[in-house]
Amino acid sequence: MAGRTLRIVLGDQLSDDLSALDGAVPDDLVVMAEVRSECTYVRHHKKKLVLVLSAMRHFAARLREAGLTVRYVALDDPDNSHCLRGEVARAAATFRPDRVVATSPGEWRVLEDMRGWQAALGVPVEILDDERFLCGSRWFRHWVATRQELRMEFFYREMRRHHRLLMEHDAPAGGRWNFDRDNRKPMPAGIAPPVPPGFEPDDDTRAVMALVDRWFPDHWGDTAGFAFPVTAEQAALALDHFVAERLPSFGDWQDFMREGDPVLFHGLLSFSLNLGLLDPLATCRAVERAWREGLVPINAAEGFVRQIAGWREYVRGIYWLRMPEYGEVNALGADRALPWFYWSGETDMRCMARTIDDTRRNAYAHHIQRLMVTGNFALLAGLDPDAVDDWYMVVFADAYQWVEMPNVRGMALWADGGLMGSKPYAASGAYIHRMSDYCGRCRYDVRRAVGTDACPFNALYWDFLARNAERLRAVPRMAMPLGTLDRMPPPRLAALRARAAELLRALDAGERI
Ligand code: FAD
Ligand code: DLZ
Ligand code: SF4
Repeated sequence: MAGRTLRIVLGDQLSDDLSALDGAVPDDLVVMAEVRSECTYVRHHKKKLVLVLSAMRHFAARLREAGLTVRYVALDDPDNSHCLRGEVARAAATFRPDRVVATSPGEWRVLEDMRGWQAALGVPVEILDDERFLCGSRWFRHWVATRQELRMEFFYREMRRHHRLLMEHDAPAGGRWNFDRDNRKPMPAGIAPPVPPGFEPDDDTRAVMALVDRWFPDHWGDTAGFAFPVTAEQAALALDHFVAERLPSFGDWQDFMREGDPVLFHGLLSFSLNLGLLDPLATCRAVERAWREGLVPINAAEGFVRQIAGWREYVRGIYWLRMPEYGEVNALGADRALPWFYWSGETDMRCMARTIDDTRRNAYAHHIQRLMVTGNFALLAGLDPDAVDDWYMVVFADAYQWVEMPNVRGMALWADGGLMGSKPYAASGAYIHRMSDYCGRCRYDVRRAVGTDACPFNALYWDFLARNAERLRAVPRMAMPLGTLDRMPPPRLAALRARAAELLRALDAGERI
């Protein structure tokens, strides 16, 4: 007999098939709590707060409709203790459970806390695996133990084989595992990507918007314009729309950036996936189905499945493999303070200003904006990984540490020394020029590297290589750029480094660049 069971559902565990809800009956008590500690451990973007709290309220209503008993503690409940442990304790004090059941959380700090609940409550606490992923943490550890070198591409192939995703017998569909070389083209002007559906806030969401404005006025961004899916049904509509309208061109222009259009052909699905409103495997299967029905080309279907079955699972594996040390990695010894313009957007660098503005408005920017604009600048300028980590956790509505941290410290900053990426994603202005329309309207000249009008990314790129050359010589894929650096005439390198030094001095002095 299971006895009286208290079941905990956290704000990003909004899935019908959550392990903590497995076998739930009406006599159990499901606890969900809006708590200040989770709303403020970083100063989340206001739209993220609305998203999480509104989706939680809608999920609680869904559970009640399914016949379960839910104790839902709202943020403005006068008795709210404002921390997860306190709310579990308050619920346990009245319900007197025989056991507490929870699903393992997505962040190390919450798991650490949860591990102390049993002793604090004096009731057995079962922490079950989070099964809403394609790859369990134990499987990932086993896979790591059998590899000489960790590479996402090989992990991804295992996921494809194991889940029989885009497979024809034992071979990858279309004859190749990876269609990247058909993707990532510059996008011609004049193409009009279909606009993704927005979801008009209902009364519950409007109440949450007012609550967030009242309680968290000093958090970044605005609640106005909130239009994310907050239920599984809305998330399913968003997925259907993406598959029908934008997926066919997803691969082709996956890496392109265009002013005023941060979504382009991207999925805009991470918010729903990370909350549990969409299931990652079902999402991949929907994409595969569209390919099998001849509705989308293989480069689009494969490119998209790789993001979810490959990258998303891989970063989670790395996070749980390496926490808590991963939260302190800083392989390049970067220590510069985050420039204020990451918050204000007040910079003459058009690519940075537009990406930061998109982010502030929408709590969203697409992958290449995150990696090759704000991330690349942070890498080149040697910004402190702790500060950059914090910024990325604050600004995006899809940010949870398990996915944010490896992307930031590993992929963007190379602070893990190459665990996530086989080389730093360092790039000069030429990359941004090729893959965006930002440079044409910028006050800087992307073709120049020295002089006050020269694109800052250019001098900072060469300075980054020179500064870190000894560390990077051990990285095979850096041989080419380091060879170019070595062959550079010393006066040219000196001029580039002088320009970089001036830019870094200006950053440190808080001057506008
Ligand atoms: P699409 O481009 O349509 O991709 C489809 C899906 O693939 C995404 O919804 C996402 O679930 C998954 N995906 C793609 N790339 C990655 C990746 N590198 N890691 C994990 N999942 C991936 N993603 C987050 O969910 N939360 C974050 O906090 C986050 N922070 C990031 C920080 C940096 C510096 C970088 C470089 C990437 C970050 N990403 C993060 C990954 C990726 O940029 C976003 O998942 C993606 O932009 C979400 O938009 P989309 O749904 O339109 O994605
Ligand atoms: C992100 C978030 C926020 C803003 N608020 C809550 C909350 O009030 N209650 C809750 O249970 N969960 C919230 N969350 C999600 C948690 O932060 C998330 O479950 C952990 O970070 C683990 O991923
Ligand atoms: Fe960015 Fe340089 Fe292009 Fe300006 S010129 S938009 S700073 S890459």
